[in-house]
Parts: sequence; C-alpha cells; structure tokens
Amino acid sequence: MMKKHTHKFISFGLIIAILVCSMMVYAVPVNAAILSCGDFHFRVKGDSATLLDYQGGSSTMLTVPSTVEDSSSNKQYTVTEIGYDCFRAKGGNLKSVSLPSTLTSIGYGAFHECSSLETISIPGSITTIGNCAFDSCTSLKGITIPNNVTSIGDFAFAGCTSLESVSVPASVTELGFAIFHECTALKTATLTSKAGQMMFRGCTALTMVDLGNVKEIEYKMFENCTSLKSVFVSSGNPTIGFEAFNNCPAEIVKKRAGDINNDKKININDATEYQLILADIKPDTDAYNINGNILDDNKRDINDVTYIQLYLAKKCSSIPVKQSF
Ligand SMILES: [Ca+2]
Ligand SMILES: [Ca+2]
Repeated sequence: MMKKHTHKFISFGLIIAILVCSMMVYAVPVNAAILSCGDFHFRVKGDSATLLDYQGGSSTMLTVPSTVEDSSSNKQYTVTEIGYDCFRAKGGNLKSVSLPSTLTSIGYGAFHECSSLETISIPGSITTIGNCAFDSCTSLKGITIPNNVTSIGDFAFAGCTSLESVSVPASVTELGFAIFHECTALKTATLTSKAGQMMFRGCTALTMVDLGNVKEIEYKMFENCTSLKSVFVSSGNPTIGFEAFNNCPAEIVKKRAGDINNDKKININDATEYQLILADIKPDTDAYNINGNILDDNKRDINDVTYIQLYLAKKCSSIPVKQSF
C-alpha cells in the first residue's frame, strides 16, 4: 500500500508551485522539447504542450495547469493534451483531478488503473477521449461526457465498477469497442444517435437503456447484461446486430408512447404539442408518429390526446409502452 496522507500538505504545496514555477529544458527532439516542472513532464511543439507523465505518487488532489513556460526562452505553451498512460504508473492515490479548459484530448490510457479516482470533470473543450483513457478507474462515481466530444476510443470507461449512470451526447460520432465493458454497477444508460460494438457487454446491473435515435444495436452490445429489462428507442426500428442480446433475459426494445416531444417526460406539453400537430400548426415528424398512437389503433387522433389528458388527471393508470420486437 502506498502512503495516502503523509505527504498531503507537501504535495498540495507542490501543486501550487507547479502553477507558478518555471521549466527546465532537458531534451530536444526534432521540433519538440521536453519541459520538466514539479511532478510533471511536458512535450512542447509549436505553441502546444502535451502532459507526458506525472511523478507525484502521494497526492490525492491534483490540478493540471493550463500553460507551461520554458524558462530559457520565456515562451508559454498551452496544455492541450494528456498523453499516453500519463497517470497510469503514479496516479494510484489520486481521488480528484481538475483539468484545464485548454485541453482538447485525453490520450490513450491517460488515467488507466487510477483506482482511487472518484471525481474528474472532463472540460467542455475536449473532443477526443482515447482508448482505455479511464479503464479500471474502479472508484469513479460519475462521469459527464461533454457535448463537444466526437470520438471515444476502445475500452475508454471499461471496468469502471462504481459508475451507475452514463450518457453519451449526440456529438459523439466515433465509438470504439467495449467502451463501458463490465461496468458492473451501471444501472442506466442514455445514448443519442450512435452505439458501439460490445458497448455494455457484461454490465450485469444494467436495467434500462434509452437508445434515442440509434439506428443499429451493435454486435454483442448487450451480451451478458443479465438484469436488462428495458431498451427504449425514440424513432425507427433499429437493426439488431449479431448476438447483440446474447445471454440477456430477452430481446426487449420498446418505444415510448405519450412522450410526443420526446423529452423523456409525459406532461401537459405533450398534450398541447399533439393538438398543435393535429391542427397542422406544427410540422409532423417521425418521432411524433412513433410516440403518438397511444391507443395503438393505427390512427393518431384526438382520442390519443384525450388519453394523455386522462393519464395526467390520474383518470387512467398508465401510458402503454409499445413493444416493437
Ligand atoms: Ca414529453
Ligand atoms: Ca390512436
């Protein structure tokens, strides 16, 4: 076991020092240099710096600086990237990490096996989360993927066994393999437009997934999700890939009825919206079509609106959820 508390205050001092200290240049590859400061090494190129590694070891809280300075030239570099396996060796005691809003990329394995890490805020500037970036962060309680992220790599959050809920925004267009593989505490997940292969494989506590507008349920996406009860879609009939539901209780894909505006709530706005659509005041869309035939009689009409109103007035007990497969 590494000592967790003895050097806490010394380390905190070091963190402050990092923010104001100057750098030493000690290696100069072609067009790049390595700068050293406190517990960090950076590779600098152009105007940007990549955080290469961290040598702290005993700190539990850490702030990554937004800029570094080369003391020999007084040139400042913007920290844009967390590099390969950066915190893997010495990040084992970190509980909380603060990242600067200058970052655009969290690299391959950056926080791999940071098993004490409970909280980290991914800045809104991030576009890429690399393979295994948070793999086996077994204490990580929650993660928000901001809506500038376009790419998430293989196993990025695999083995995060404390995560209970995840949400992937519409901005994400490239998804690797097994992103949430064996996140065994995960109960709910919300996707928007894209899924990945083996995405939730072995998430044995997963009960509810909202697929949004996902068009394809990918290869082995829910394999061994032995608690899975509900998979909702908002539009269309997604295609179901090979062994997508292997060793699940059932292939269960449902559509929401009654949630006309597709905001995951059924309230008076849905009744109003529906009336506007039926009166041709609002354009009709696929989503309205799917959610609107509440009485399942192949017509969308005023009776469906009335049903929502009765439901809201507690005159009927439930809005039926339609089974599509
Ligand atoms: Ca609604
Ligand atoms: Ca109807």
